Amino acid sequence: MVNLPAKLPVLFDHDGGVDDFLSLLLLLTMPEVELLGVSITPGDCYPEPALETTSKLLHLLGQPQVPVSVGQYYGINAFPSAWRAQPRMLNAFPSLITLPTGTGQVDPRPSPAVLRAQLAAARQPVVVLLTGPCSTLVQALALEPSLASRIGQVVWMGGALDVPGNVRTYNQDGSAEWNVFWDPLAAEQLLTYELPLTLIPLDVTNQVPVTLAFLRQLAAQAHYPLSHLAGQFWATTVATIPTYEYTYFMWDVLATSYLAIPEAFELETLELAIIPAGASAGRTLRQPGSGHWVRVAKHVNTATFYTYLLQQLGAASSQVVGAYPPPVFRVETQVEE
Ligand code: AGV
Ligand code: CA
Repeated sequence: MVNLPAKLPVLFDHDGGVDDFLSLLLLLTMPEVELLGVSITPGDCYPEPALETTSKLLHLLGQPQVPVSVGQYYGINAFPSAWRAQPRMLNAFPSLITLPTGTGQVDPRPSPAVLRAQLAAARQPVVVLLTGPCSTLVQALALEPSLASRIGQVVWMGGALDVPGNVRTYNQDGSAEWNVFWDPLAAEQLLTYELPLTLIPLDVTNQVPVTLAFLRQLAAQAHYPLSHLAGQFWATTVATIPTYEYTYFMWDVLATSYLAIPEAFELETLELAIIPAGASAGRTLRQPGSGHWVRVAKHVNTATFYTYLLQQLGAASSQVVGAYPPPVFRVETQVEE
């Protein structure tokens, strides 16, 4: 008898952006991961359509039993409405519009209570993957601080250390990343728990834009259903890129891939702090001597990352998708190098 390696138990909290859903797709292709639950923070989304997309993707990838919950807390700095509305578009795709909305596995309790129960029930240390604000995790730990010991690692797409932030609004000086800015107090609180925290900040996500070259490569393998679906999701992000600034990156997808290809990342262990209020609210900065120790990804091997994506959404995905309709027509295309 060969002992199969234990799967990595993962609790996934996302906030309904297009790349949060691409992260869910990617996570569901990982054979090394056991997805214990999904929670939705109503940050970069409106919760109802985001819940619908989440349920539909779980259904599509054959894991409708995964429990889903929604947060009822709203951070002090709301995301722009146009961004928050994006799941409505995804739910209207021909591939998703007729799928059951899958209310069966939805836990009606607020997500911090659900997360608390899931951590309490965990038989081995779990990975908490956060691709939105960190409020749900912080609130779950506030309910029962000793549950921090159940967490093997927190991987959080958040922060901007040696690069500008991505918040462009009246009350912020441009130093913050959005996931931190939505609820800077929660972010500051998260650091005080001294968890094994790995940040995937803008410093490293800036290295992985959504490029048309990548989308062409994905399209060349669109006979794999997940490549087809993911290509459509990414296409919706191209319109959010104004000509003056390239704004869509593989933020959350990069953070998710860290679970499978950590060797592609270069990390530094740094003492950090978060500014809780004022013009720099949500800024992450070094604070030697009095900060909190955090592992920060500063560099990624982009070729390894993009290749991994193409593999997971391509050949490796063949086993995981059942019901997804194949493309109606296929044309052999030549992809230019
Ligand atoms: O700051 C990056 C975070 C990621 O979790 N989100 C998007 C990703 O899901 C906020 C965000 C920044 N710029 C955006 C964002 C944009 N142009 N459109 C939508 N969301
Ligand atoms: Ca997100």
